[in-house]
Amino acid sequence: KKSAREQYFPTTVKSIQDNIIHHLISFQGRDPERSGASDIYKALAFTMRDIMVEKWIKTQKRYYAKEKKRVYYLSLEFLIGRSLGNAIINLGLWEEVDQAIEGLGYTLEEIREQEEDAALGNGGLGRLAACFMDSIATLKIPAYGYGIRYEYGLFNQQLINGYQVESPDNWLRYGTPWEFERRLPVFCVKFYGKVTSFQDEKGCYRTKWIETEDVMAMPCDILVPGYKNDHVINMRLWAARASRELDLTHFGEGDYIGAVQHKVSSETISKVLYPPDHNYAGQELRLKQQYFFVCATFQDIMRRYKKQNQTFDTFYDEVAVQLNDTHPAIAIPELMRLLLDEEGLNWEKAWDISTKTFAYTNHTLMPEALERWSVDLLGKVLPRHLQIIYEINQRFLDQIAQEYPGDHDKLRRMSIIEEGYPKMVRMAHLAIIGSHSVNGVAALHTRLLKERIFKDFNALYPDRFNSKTNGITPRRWLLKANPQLSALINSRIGEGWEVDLDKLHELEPLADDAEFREAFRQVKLENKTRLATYINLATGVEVSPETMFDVQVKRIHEYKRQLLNALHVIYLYQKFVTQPKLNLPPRTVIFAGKAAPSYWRAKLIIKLINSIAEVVNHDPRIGDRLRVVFLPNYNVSQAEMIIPAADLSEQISTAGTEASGTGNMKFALNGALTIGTLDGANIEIREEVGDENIFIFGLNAEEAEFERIRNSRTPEQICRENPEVDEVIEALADGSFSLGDRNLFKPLVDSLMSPHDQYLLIRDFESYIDSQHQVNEAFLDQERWTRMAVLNVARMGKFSTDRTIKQYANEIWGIPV
Ligand code: 26R
Repeated sequence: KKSAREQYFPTTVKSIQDNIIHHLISFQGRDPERSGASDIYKALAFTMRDIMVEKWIKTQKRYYAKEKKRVYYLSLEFLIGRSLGNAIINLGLWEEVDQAIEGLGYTLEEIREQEEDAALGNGGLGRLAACFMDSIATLKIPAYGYGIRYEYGLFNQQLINGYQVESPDNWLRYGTPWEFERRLPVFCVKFYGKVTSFQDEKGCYRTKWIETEDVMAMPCDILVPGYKNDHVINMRLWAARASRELDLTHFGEGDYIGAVQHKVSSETISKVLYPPDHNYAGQELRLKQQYFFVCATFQDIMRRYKKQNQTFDTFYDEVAVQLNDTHPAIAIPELMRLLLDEEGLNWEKAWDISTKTFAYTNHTLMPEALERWSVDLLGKVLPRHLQIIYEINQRFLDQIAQEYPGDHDKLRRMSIIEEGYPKMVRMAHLAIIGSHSVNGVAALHTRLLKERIFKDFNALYPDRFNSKTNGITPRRWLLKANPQLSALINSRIGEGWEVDLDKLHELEPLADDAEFREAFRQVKLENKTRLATYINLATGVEVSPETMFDVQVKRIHEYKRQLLNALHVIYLYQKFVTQPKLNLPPRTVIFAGKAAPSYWRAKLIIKLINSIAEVVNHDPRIGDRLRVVFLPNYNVSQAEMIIPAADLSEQISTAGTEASGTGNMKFALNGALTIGTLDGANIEIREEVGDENIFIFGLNAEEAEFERIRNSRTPEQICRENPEVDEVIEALADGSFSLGDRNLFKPLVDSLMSPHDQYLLIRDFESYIDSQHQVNEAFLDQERWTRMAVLNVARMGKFSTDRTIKQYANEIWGIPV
């Protein structure tokens, strides 16, 4: 007979099967004998969630009993991907579940394939937040993630005639088994209206925000299990609901259609994730999303705080709020509003509490990605917050004027308000002034923040700026994504590296072990074979796993320079045609990534890559020596398959533009070698793996900055001096890849040839070609290549988010780990 306990801890093969069947019948209303893979997926997911929720309840109790300080990680994006495989691994139930599913007549792989990605993020920033949650749970840090439960995640990408076409990602169509929709606590969020003042009972003037339009925030919790540690935390994602839904009187009054309209417009707030990244557009709905989730989150924080406290004196000893970029920075005036207007604190006290509570992470140096709201819009949507921002700014500028008398230009530069037509609120300035910590996401990035875009602030608050180099979770990005390599590692150095990635150092001597290298190559080959099958399925292109898999997967953006990679493909193509005898290793060049729907230049780059593929893949002179593929609809689960199959990782942004990069870490950890610039975390990867185990090319950040002004070699000059470069550009321009149409790619040719090309493509092209020659040479010597690849894996310990999170906890959150 089954004990009650076993119901909730199904940890044997038999009890897992029983639970799956129980879910199928009782909750899904299915006949186990007639249910298919998607039913089993759901039932298995619910079975895992049952285990997690019990651990989660215990975790919460432990927090209340022991820990005082909680961390709130506020992010508009959590790019989670699939949860099933991750849950099974972190719960330590892989073998049991695998057998249970086999016993039901399925493979675990096919069941896992049933899951839709939760694509609640755009790219790097959103994926980082998801990796952080995994490490926070694994390190048992008392923390919560807060964000928005978008009904539509990042759009789906199709390729039609080589062009990107977007369609909605209706990921909740069949519901998700991973969330708990909660009816409580539901909070009211106000918008618009006006501000009035009144005298309270003590005669003090107080402010009230009235005649607002209200929307309700309903919490949906997604559980995040730590790695084999019984610790489970949650992400609380808010869904917008109409306020009047709870108040049926409006329906009773007869305005049925009006009431339904109100419901629809309220619920629009959490409908869709904004897809532009690195390209800010001041949309009202986006501002409402930001305030919606910030306001609900702070009501939740206050509720929890007030359970155990009467005053706010110790607020910052119990609450640490990390702002993931400026997207949630409206939290700063919101906390001020709560402390001033709702709790009746004075300005100085409220400001002291606020600044000690907030910390801000910057994720980009690109000026076009910095958020600025027009004063008019902010004042319309959040009138009280605009008042508070002006007061913060006034006090701040008074202080600057005192410290730098007469320096009006400094006041203008540092002001939260950018004077112009229209006037703008600079959210980064607000975030810096309102936080006790401002961090960059890699050493170079932080240095550039301090030296360039936030120079004045660094001079004023030198202790506020700090660096936290990004990382990746080794559970998802090695253990789960690359089970074969994980098993090989385990067979030689044992387990333990999953939670202490520096242990991989023990692999170093195996770089000189021929048998190990052979096994390592075998794993890579298997991963490449699997990817080749997928490529054929997705694109119809046949690729050989024996060729070098040269991979660039990330959002499509000019600064990331997919175009530079494409130029190199044209270069290789011409080499193969004109010098067929050259001993070059055959290559498969793989691209994937989404372009923002309104970013036409990035979309044209996608079209170009597909056009090059069309020509190259069908040229009989090339044979099997070169293939080009663009995989549609890049997402987290695709990344988990692509990355373990890569030989070469392309990390080729113009130096000084990529804040950190995290894909670079995922590839190196899976034994791909990097060709890259001295940008972002590439610099730190080189430091770790050694100069001889990475291919570095191009201008560094200082040289690039200088070259934009000095322009010592213009693209035109380079083409004149270097016929190989000239021929590549000529082929682009003369219609070789566009059925003779010289206009199609003209915008790309023009930007490449412009003496003002910000991204310095042609300037770095020769050096890139040289570096690719080195890559070829190394790849021809497979023993040498494998040795380098093994050393890359062995030396990636630093790039675990466990290390990153420990630093946040110790150095920013005041939680010793
Ligand atoms: C305001 C809006 C349009 C917007 C701007 C920028 C929305 C989203 C972004 C995304 C940016 C901030 C982003 O993803 N940055 C990336 O963060 C990663 C994690 O720190 C870095 O690795 C990566 O280099 C950086 O581009």
